[in-house]
Amino acid sequence: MIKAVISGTGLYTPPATIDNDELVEAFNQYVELYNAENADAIAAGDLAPLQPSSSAFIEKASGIKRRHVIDKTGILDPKRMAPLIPERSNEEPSVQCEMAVSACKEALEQAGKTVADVDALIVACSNMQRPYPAISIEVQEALGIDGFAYDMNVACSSATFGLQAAVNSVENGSARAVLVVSPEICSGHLNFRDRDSHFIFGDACTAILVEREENTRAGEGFEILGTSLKTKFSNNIRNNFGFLNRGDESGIGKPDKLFIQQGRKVFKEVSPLVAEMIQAQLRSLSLTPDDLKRMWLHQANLNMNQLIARKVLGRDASEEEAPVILDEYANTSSAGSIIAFHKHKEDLVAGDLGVICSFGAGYSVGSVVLRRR
Ligand code: CO8
Repeated sequence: MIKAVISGTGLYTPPATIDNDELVEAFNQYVELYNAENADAIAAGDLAPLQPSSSAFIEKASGIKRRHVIDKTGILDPKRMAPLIPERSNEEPSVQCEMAVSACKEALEQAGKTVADVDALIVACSNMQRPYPAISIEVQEALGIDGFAYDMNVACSSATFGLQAAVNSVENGSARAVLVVSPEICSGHLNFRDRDSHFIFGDACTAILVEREENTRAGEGFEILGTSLKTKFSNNIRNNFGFLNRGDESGIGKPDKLFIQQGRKVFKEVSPLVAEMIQAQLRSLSLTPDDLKRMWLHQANLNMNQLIARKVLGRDASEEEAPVILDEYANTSSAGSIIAFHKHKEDLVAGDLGVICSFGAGYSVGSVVLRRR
């Protein structure tokens, strides 16, 4: 039987960063402008004044300190409050393609492989910058992979669902190796005018190379012991942007055409679901939580991760057991747990066990148990 292993990972981090103070300053300038422009309606009681944001709230409620973004100037312009990413011609690479190529090259290099060793590529992320041709096929062409590629979207769980698809392709023999790449430009679909969520997301791209065990260097990479996926419909994280928007008179101007969520409900409903799923998966593999050396959890909220780790382990997890990258990256949707894995895996020794676990919109949860080779 063919066995799939993870032999390399890559990460593209946009150079521009925005810290909480910068973000809050821009937001509060927007609030002042809005309240001044609507002073009469506010005075008449027809409109509620907007409230300012605060860095202290952001760090306490989420653990986020800063985020990397594709463009900083547009986001911090109080009259714009959206990234400035000019359209490119059809002959130029798309932004997502550029990010993906960079992350894929690092994953290949880590595994000691070239594109000639790869048969397939999956772009798995929350937002595609166009519907077609598939971003994945553009990345395939840019890298020079002779094979097949497709896009998939399961929001925050795109990368773990993509991992299962890659494992399936390798283990059923349809590809020798598959790249799973997650170019997340979350700033493109974040409402920077919304106080409740303006601080939540950042941009980044991850890549994972999944290969046949027999083609990899002995003692390197991670054996995949099992994948476990779960979805359950919820409107608590939603984005109504889509190709049918032009069929409605209101077009794309309403806030529901960007990311919206009931953050508290998400926190309460998703945390137990995730902890129970990890525990059930460990039981099915005849493992216990004490066997886990590391949990590379989805990076949306520090308090949520601490709660999930506590529910799984029955005690608080150390930084080493559940590493945090959201302080530096914010929520990068499906890339988050993979960034944690990419940055915090080299110190594990042969036989060490860990779990990558993503959770988010859908709801969707994806859990992948790994053993260091
Ligand atoms: N500054 C100051 N005060 C604020 C701010 C702010 N910016 N925002 C809210 N407040 C106030 C509120 O008004 C409220 O005041 P009051 O108590 O007087 O009513 C108080 O602070 C508390 O507000 P909340 O209850 O909203 O605060 P929480 O403690 O719940 O924290 C969080 C908010 C951080 C959003 C938290 O609920 C959370 O992280 N929840 C989990 C969310 C989560 O994991 N979501 C996953 C979504 S990501 C995903 O699935 C990917 C989707 C696809 C990506 C799309 C790319 C854009």
